[in-house]
Amino acid sequence: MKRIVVLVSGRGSNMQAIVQRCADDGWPAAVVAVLANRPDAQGLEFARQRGIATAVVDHKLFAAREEFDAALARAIDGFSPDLVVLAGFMRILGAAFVRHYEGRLLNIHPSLLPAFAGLHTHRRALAAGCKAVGASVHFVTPELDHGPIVIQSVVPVRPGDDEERLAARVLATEHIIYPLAVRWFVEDKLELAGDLVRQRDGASQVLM
Ligand code: NHR
Ligand code: GAR
Repeated sequence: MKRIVVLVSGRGSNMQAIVQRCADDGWPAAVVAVLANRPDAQGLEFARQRGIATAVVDHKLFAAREEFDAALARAIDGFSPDLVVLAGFMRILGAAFVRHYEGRLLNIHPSLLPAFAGLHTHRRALAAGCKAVGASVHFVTPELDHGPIVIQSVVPVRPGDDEERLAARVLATEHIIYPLAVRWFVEDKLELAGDLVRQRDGASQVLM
């Protein structure tokens, strides 16, 4: 049984999708804890209702980023995870933290990386006149949103789209590709070779 720890900052809908697929589809894994950097993260309530352990490491209580990172890592390691999943987690993590979880730390970013790393991706994609956008699941490396890509979804931009409508269309695909990526990880179907990720069965790594 692989042990998964999920980090959230807010709503936690990606976390919920992973918890649900894991339970419903009988993965050789369990989400053993949901951690947040904000005490008011709504995702925590869902976890509590499901009987999943929760913890808060409030970044506002730390003077330096490295101190927050260290406290977060201590909290995570208390659950002995095989995989750590960032699901709408909104704090940039330092190199020491990232290296500690190298090869077992995943993130979902709401853009077709390497385009639009960082924040406000949908707004920037609309401003750039993009006709297609999407989401990317990637292994986390010290450089923000630049790690090896596991799977991407491609979503059309439609006339009249605003940030909210586009975000909702992309989010619906996140709820498909993130559980799939986590499933591949816990079933040992992912092979990391330098900057590239191969799915061992040759399954499609793009959702169109
Ligand atoms: N850390 C590293 N080292 N590498 C990545 O790829 C990371 C990461 C931490 C978080 C998620 C993320 C995203 O997918 C993520 C990927 C927050 C910010 C940010 O600027 C940027 C990217 C991501 C998450 N955060 C502000 C900060 O100062 C705070 C913003 C806020 O609190 O609302 O940390 O895009
Ligand atoms: C998702 O769209 C996720 O891709 C994005 O925030 C949303 C979180 O939703 N992540 C980032 O923007 C990271 N910078 P959720 O809390 O309902 O999963």
